[in-house]
Amino acid sequence: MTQSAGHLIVKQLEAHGVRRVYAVPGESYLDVLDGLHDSPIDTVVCRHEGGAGYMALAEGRLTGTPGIVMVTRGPGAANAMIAVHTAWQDATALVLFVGLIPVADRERDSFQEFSLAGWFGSTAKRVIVLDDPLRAGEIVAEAMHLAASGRPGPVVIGLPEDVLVQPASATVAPLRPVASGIPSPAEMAQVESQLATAKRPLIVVGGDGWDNETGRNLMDWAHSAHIPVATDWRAYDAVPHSAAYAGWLGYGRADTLAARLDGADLLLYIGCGRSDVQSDGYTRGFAPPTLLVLPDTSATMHSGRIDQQILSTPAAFVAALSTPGTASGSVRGTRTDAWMAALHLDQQRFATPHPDGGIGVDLGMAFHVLERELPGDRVLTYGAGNATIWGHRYLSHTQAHSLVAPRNGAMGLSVPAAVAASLIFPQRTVVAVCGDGDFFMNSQEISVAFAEGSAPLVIVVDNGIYGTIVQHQRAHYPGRASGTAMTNPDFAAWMRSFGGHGELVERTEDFEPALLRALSSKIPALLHLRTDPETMPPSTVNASSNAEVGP
Ligand SMILES: Cc1ncc(C[n+]2csc(CCOP(=O)(O)OP(=O)(O)O)c2C)c(N)n1
Ligand SMILES: [Mg+2]
Repeated sequence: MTQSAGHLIVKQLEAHGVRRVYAVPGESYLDVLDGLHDSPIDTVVCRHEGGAGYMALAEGRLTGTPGIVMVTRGPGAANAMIAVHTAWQDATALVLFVGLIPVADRERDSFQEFSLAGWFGSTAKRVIVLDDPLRAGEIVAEAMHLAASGRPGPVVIGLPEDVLVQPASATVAPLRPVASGIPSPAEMAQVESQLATAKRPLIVVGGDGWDNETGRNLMDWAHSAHIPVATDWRAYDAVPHSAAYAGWLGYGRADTLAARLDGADLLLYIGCGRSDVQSDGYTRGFAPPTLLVLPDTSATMHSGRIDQQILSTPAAFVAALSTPGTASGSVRGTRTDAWMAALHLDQQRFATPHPDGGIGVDLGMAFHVLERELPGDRVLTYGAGNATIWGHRYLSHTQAHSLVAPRNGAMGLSVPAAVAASLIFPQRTVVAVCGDGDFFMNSQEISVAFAEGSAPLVIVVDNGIYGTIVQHQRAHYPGRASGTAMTNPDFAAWMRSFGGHGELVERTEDFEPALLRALSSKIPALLHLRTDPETMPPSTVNASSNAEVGP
């Protein structure tokens, strides 16, 4: 039986195991929407294409199946750009479908015409226009493969509206398996012999593609080999924060860990490279021999020396490591656990808050309560801004797929990512941590939680300013705050207007009971935390636990 290209696209997505598409409708891709009408795929109707794109990004990051977002031509595509950029920089699998003008209207500046390749060509793994309806299935299969293969990322597919209604093939195209890259025994022997002679090795993990088994096995192995493990910025859920965990590198990181990076004599990166964020702007961690485990040859976002590169996903690499407790002696060499233990102790001290002495809610104390009260399988989502730093520092991760945060620092991600996470994991507690600026960039997507019956908790840190930028202004233009003030509404009342649970919290001691009420409400909830605009994130200076094992 023949079917239209638009309908076949939906069937193809079903074959790939896609559970949800995140969409803002447009008349340019009606035939795909019509195909979704009878599909088991849930069409999550969003309010802004940026929000839809961020939700799809969360889907890709939390499930491993590329997130799917559908938008219309010019205006819709423009709104979706932020998610494509985030998926590109963060290396997250995403497929963006964009409805396009009819083929006959091209190059005439017709209504909503734009250049798909011109807009997305520099920030997507591939931009494909479906000009031949007979290739609809094949092109979707290719996009799904490409988005998830090697360094994951976004793929953009343009769908001219007249092509969508033309007959396509009767059956879906074959799926393409994604190669994981299995390291050879010789490569592993080389890695292990370098680790065996290092006195102060440090593993840095990041990127997508981690699962519970991989994270746990790596941490057990590293512990038995006496090697500390740090995470990349906003990749804190790659591994559980157990006894070999050393904290994170990047904005807000501990000075102690930065000093340990300077003192390391071997670096092993798994799933991420040495980026500017992680190396304090290309200034740290460049000297030691460097081993790099990435699933493609390009080493995108890694800077500086590479002594050995292994083409592998984190899962395949960790599976190839010697079993914990058995062969790890050959990797441990004569190294004691002093270096690893010192870094872990540094991290524990760093993650212990102290009262900040400011007015309003003390975020260190509040996040200490959150750490205690949230269940271990919680999912945390963040956007950008200072407000996130308290969460990064005081909230731990024990499971994979428990974090969605923009490694490219894109504001507005927290709410849509939380809405998507609570659809994906309805049994888990999902908490968005956002500044007042970040929150209002995509807060409208909370309406999707009501439409879909999910129940995230949103914590809005209201300091009345774009605080991160104020902090930069204080450093570079003291006394001349400019362009950084905001006027806020009653966010709790705003949440209640949807039928959700909303509370204003103005004192630290009121946070815990408010949190418990919000968690037990089982509906979308918001805690509006009034905080002191003078209080910037806590100092990154903390006393080193053992000066003898590092500089
Ligand atoms: C989409 C986007 N626009 C602008 C910025 C620049 N920026 C980075 S942090 C920040 C301020 C964030 O303010 P808020 O969410 O209130 O958090 P705060 O720093 O006050 O805690 C801005 C404007 C950005 N990173 N992303
Ligand atoms: Mg703010």
